[in-house]
Amino acid sequence: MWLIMKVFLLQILVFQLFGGGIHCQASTSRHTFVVREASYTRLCSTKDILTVNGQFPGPTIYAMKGETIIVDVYNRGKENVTIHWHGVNMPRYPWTDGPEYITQCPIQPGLKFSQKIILSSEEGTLWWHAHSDWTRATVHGAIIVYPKNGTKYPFHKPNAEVLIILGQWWKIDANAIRDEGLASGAIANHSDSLLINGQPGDLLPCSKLDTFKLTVDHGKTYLLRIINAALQEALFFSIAKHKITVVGTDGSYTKPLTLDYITIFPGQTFDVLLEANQRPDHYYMAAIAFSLASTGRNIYDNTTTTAIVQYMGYYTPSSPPFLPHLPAYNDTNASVQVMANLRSLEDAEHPCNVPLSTSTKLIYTVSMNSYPCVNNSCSGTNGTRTAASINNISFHTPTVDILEAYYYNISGVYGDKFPSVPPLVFDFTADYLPLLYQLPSTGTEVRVLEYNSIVEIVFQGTNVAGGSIHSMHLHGHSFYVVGWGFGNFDENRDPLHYNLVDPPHQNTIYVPRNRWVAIRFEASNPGVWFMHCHIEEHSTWGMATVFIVKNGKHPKAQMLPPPSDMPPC
Ligand SMILES: *[C@@H]1O[C@H](CO)[C@@H](O)[C@H](O)[C@H]1NC(C)=O
Ligand SMILES: *[C@@H]1O[C@H](CO)[C@@H](O)[C@H](O)[C@H]1NC(C)=O
Ligand SMILES: *[C@@H]1O[C@H](CO)[C@@H](O)[C@H](O)[C@H]1NC(C)=O
Ligand SMILES: *[C@@H]1O[C@H](CO)[C@@H](O)[C@H](O)[C@H]1NC(C)=O
Ligand SMILES: *[C@@H]1O[C@H](CO)[C@@H](O)[C@H](O)[C@H]1NC(C)=O
Ligand SMILES: *[C@@H]1O[C@H](CO)[C@@H](O)[C@H](O)[C@H]1NC(C)=O
Ligand SMILES: *[C@@H]1O[C@H](CO)[C@@H](O)[C@H](O)[C@H]1NC(C)=O
Ligand SMILES: *[C@@H]1O[C@H](CO)[C@@H](O)[C@H](O)[C@H]1NC(C)=O
Ligand SMILES: *[C@@H]1O[C@H](CO)[C@@H](O)[C@H](O)[C@H]1NC(C)=O
Ligand SMILES: *[C@@H]1O[C@H](CO)[C@@H](O)[C@H](O)[C@H]1NC(C)=O
Ligand SMILES: [Cu+2]
Repeated sequence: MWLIMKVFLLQILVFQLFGGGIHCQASTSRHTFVVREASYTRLCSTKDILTVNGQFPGPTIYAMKGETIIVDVYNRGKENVTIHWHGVNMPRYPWTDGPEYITQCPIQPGLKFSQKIILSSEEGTLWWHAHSDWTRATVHGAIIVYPKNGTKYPFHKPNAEVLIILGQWWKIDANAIRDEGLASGAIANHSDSLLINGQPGDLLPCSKLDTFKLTVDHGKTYLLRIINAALQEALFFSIAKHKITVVGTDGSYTKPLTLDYITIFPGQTFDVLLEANQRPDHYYMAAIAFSLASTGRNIYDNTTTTAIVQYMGYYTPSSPPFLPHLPAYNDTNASVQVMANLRSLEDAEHPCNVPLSTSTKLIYTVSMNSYPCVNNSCSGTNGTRTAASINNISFHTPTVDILEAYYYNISGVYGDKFPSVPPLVFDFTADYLPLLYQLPSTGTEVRVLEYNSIVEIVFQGTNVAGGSIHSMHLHGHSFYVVGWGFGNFDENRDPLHYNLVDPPHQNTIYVPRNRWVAIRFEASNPGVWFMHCHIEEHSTWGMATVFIVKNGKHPKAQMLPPPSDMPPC
């Protein structure tokens, strides 16, 4: 038994070296992604899911900082699909960024699209996922970016690395769940289980045999690359009797932050160190959803997904393994712990280039909404249709992508009047708000940014329609999270308390209900870039918008030309 485990560990190490090593020779590598159906059994029932290369979760892309990777994406499935490289800034090249009808039309069944992944400053853990309807429920995988040759991790080299991909499983097709929600106007059915590396874990039916196991050697340190690939759920994650130390997030390093648990929002990644320093035994790692669930407990997935941390050696394991203490599902205070304490690494090799002043100030309210239905015939609250908006505009997805409309001067696809401040100013976080505030307008409006403008966005969470939590994700740029706070943002008082020294550098940020969050970035990447809530249902309801960053004067400050194989509309 012991020998088998040793061999297993060796495999992890060899795999890691191989993964990091194969790209040392070439600066461009090539991968093939075949999107196709495959049959998977979870929770005692079998269904066909869309996968990449038949794998769920999908294949990992290993890269080195600054590399360009080509992925030949073949759609051999039955539905339209697009693939997005989440957290990769794609300098000057929005063409293969992926969001459907934003930067491209979908890859239709039978077609192929060769996509470039252009890495620049990112280092750490990123991921890729489908960016068309709710297909990303099963079409997702990791992108691991190693330090460049001659540089190393800014922490003690771990003995091995482990990928932890958190997800959600529905017994029926996630797109059918989406369609039902859109048809009725109600919140779509929650998933049947949360997942760790594609598995529900011991506590769910028919799952024990396949539960993910991480075998550890006492005294060694493991780098866990954790991705929240769940469609809808923010997650608390913890390992029984072990502390974890966050050292990176969203492809940037952070100051070490040692915690009992993390909260990870949809779209975010965390690199954490786990020291195998407890008594040799079996321990659960577990995740549960964080939910406001103000209208009852059945609107979120309340399952506990588990995997096992198993020490090597001779011992009688505790049975069942220890479960970690996780915050209560509705503990808002716990949900902000990571955000409140995370700081960028900020050393000579990893400087923090947070803009000290700004040229473009934007205030964006992120709100839940509802449209009235004839005779209150919809299934949302009070017979309405549920919606969501930014600055009161519920995003309407066009049928021609905005990037091509911009590049080829096709008119009538989008407007450029996205408001820089909320169209109506009121007490956004009041307990009681007039019902008429729930009605949004509908549109496809973008905000045009001058090249190199220095942008600040304050996301203002509101209590319209009861409010919610959000996970705002920006394509094309990482941003510094310079501040956050309770209630309504005060433009005179709150900026005085910004962290302009070592704010974390992220691409996806939690906006708590009735609070605000301020981010800053330099709009130095010409192109068309989507910004949306990574809680997929909120994005579907319209919590999305687009930035167009104009070309600069210098040729190197301009968008590159499109590839010849852009998918047709
Ligand atoms: C990277 O470093 C290794 C070992 O230090 C060396 O063998 C290899 O040639 C280097 N590769 C490149 C592309 O510089
Ligand atoms: C959603 O849940 C309801 C209630 O459990 C059920 O009747 C309905 O069939 C579910 N919808 C789908 C698409 O599975
Ligand atoms: C979880 O939610 C289901 C409804 O979806 C409910 O029946 C069950 O009691 C809940 N379990 C717990 C532990 O709250
Ligand atoms: C969290 O949920 C529990 C049980 O449903 C409830 O008693 C408690 O008041 C809730 N806490 C908050 C902060 O909403
Ligand atoms: C949450 O934090 C606030 C502010 O720090 C505090 O006033 C409140 O008591 C806390 N609530 C809980 C349930 O811990
Ligand atoms: C709405 O309700 C009224 C009164 O019951 C009924 O006459 C009318 O046909 C309904 N309209 C629709 C579109 O169902
Ligand atoms: C539903 O309607 C009732 C009665 O008009 C109102 O008091 C309540 O605030 C409404 N709820 C929501 C979430 O709009
Ligand atoms: C689009 O319009 C701009 C300004 O009117 C012009 O400079 C550009 O050449 C046009 N592009 C195409 C592809 O027609
Ligand atoms: C949102 O837009 C709708 C439609 O134009 C308008 O009726 C409503 O007053 C606006 N609400 C807010 C809060 O701006
Ligand atoms: C697939 O994409 C094409 C091109 O945009 C579009 O015409 C078609 O309606 C899409 N099919 C579905 C089922 O959405
Ligand atoms: Cu949201």
